[in-house]
Amino acid sequence: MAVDYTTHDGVAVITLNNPPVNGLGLSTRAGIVDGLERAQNDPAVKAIVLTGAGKAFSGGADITEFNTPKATQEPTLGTVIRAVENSPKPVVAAIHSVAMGGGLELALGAHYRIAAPGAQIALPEVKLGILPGAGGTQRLPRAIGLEAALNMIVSGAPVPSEQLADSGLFDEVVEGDLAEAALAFARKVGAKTGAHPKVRDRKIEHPNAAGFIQFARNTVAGIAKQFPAPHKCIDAVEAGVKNGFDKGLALERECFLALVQTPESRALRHAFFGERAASKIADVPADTPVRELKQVGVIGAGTMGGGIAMNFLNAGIPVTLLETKQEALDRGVATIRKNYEATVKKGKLKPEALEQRMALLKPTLSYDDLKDADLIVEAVFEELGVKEQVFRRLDEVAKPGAILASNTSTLDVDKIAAFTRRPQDVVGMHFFSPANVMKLLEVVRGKETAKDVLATVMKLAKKIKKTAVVSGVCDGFIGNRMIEQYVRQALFMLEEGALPAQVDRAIEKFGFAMGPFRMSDLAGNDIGWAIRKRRYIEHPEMHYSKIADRLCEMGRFGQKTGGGWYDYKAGDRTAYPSKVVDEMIDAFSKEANTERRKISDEEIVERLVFALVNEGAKILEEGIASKASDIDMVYLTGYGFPLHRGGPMLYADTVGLYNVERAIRRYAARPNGDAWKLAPSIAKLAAEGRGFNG
Ligand code: 3H9
Repeated sequence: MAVDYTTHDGVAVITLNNPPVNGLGLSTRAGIVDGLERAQNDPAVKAIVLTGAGKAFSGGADITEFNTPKATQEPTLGTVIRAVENSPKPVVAAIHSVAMGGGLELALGAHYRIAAPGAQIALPEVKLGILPGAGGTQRLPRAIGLEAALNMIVSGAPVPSEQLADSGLFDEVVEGDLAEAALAFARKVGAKTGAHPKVRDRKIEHPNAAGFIQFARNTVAGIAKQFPAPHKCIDAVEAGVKNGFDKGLALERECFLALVQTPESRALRHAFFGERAASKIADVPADTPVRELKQVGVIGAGTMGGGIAMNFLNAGIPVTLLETKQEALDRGVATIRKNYEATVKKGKLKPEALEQRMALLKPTLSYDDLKDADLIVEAVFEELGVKEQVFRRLDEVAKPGAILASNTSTLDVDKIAAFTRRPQDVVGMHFFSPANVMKLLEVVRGKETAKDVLATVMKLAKKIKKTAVVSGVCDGFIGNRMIEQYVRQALFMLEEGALPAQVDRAIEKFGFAMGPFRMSDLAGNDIGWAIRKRRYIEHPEMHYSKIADRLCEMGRFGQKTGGGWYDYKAGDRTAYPSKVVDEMIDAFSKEANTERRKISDEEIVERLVFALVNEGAKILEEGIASKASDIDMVYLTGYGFPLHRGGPMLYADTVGLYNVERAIRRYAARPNGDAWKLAPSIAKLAAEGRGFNG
């Protein structure tokens, strides 16, 4: 049963009981309507309390039902809320923990609302690319005023219940036993005669509603980017202000039904579930015991090590930071402090908090100081020989059961594990730069990594607010292995006729935060050069464009040398197209006897994105990633893939794998086509009319 019904001395209590968050799926909705009918039919019942069991009042509509017949099957949420609002016996919503989306809309249909402090109150629909579709855009402005409501609706941000105590939303915010308070409140209002208040009957008071709505529109235009939902939120609120509750409600419904079908909403829902799915590992049960992590060691105080250390300090975990030379250690510690000071300057961190965090940091030059660490993350030079020295030493000093993690971005974690006598305790923790900012953490599972080590690292990732995705061992893991194919295509296109600015412009228009050439100039072109040199030896059969090597031979390593694919002026990060580079590209094509042709923006986007998709498919085939949504999470959180497209694999589904396959076969038949080896799973899924996500 998704809903419990009990009576307590003249009060009927309807309790949503649909774990984990009392989502308002069909059976819950039907249960509420049944409960209301039972209460109306029982003459002993004078009032009704509506509440939620477990860890929420309600997290809102059941998102998994969207775009299925259940979503629109009666009783819909609109019907349920009407039944609550029209109940002749007063309904009191007793809110604790979470009242979000449809959950809050349901509570707004009640005649009275009481809440426990600390409950998260929100209309977060906009974060799923939709708008509140069960009266939220109409009732919330009537409950708490136009400005506060529009803020909540357009941002989707939660507000703690106690902050809304005097807002008109709650009749009472009660400390102590909510259930008892709700019963007492219900008895009091049950004894009243006459009609009970409805939020829909309240007026929206505002001295200049039209002006404020225009202001909101201008603000939203700047932040909504490719997402249509924020604009629709304003339209629906405005319709209610101008034309009254019923007309507002009708427009809200129309917008909801349209938005829920959009690719943007699908992408955001995919990201919502993808983030949660990423933390689950098929053969590591949710109840796997985790190891205690009270102290962390970080080896290497460079940019990466320092950023990694900050993650733990931010979460209140003491860090011992190890370097080989005092000067490097001092520099690392000073950089951490400088980063925090910059955050203090922006007003985002209190000076006391800075000192608290720095007090948790223990710099050292001695491995012996790592003996009590429960987790040690290595962030030293990316070379197997260097890693070997570190891990052999760690094996000597680390206590039994300590987790030994490598931040390697390309090296074989199994080889690293073999440097120790405890490969089961070794795992990859691949942070992305800047490590204190970037959300992504690739957790690299070695052949022998113990399940409880994985469970512990996944739990830790949540604590330090990272999106953790598990990757198997391969060169580049999920993210960098795919990006290599993307960059390969970008370089081929220069040879064939495009210029860096055109490639960047096309892919940025598609929605990437930064195109491959601006990105490479930022990261340093010498990094890719070093990787390619290794590739030429390890994979002589692989065909790479040598055009980027030519750039590096010119000493153009990017922003740090004042020039790369673009020219840069001192103190200015703007990328200016470079005449010398364009000439070099032209000359390169001539030498290679390639007749330069005009490459369309569409081709640029297809070749870049489908290169990701094709490699992603191979990564899935090999079991390096266990689900397509994991790959999407890597790209959304670590590589600037446009959120409104949901990641490369969902995007491929949206385009249709049939079309992806045809495009790849077409490119494979052209010059430089040997870089395209169609992943068999694309052809198979396309033939079955399926996608990566079902
Ligand atoms: C809506 O209401 C539309 C209406 O306006 C109109 C309708 C006509 N549905 O986050 P957690 C699952 S739209 C289905 O890890 P926490 C979640 O996937 C809805 N499932 O827990 C996960 O499953 P699993 C508006 C949901 O304690 C599990 O619950 N509401 C829903 O850190 C635990 O989730 C929202 O957008 C749902 N609505 O945080 C609220 N919500 O265990 C979205 C959660 O299998 N939800 N699940 O991985 C949240 O923000 C957080 O989940 C919440 C709990 C704060 C509630």
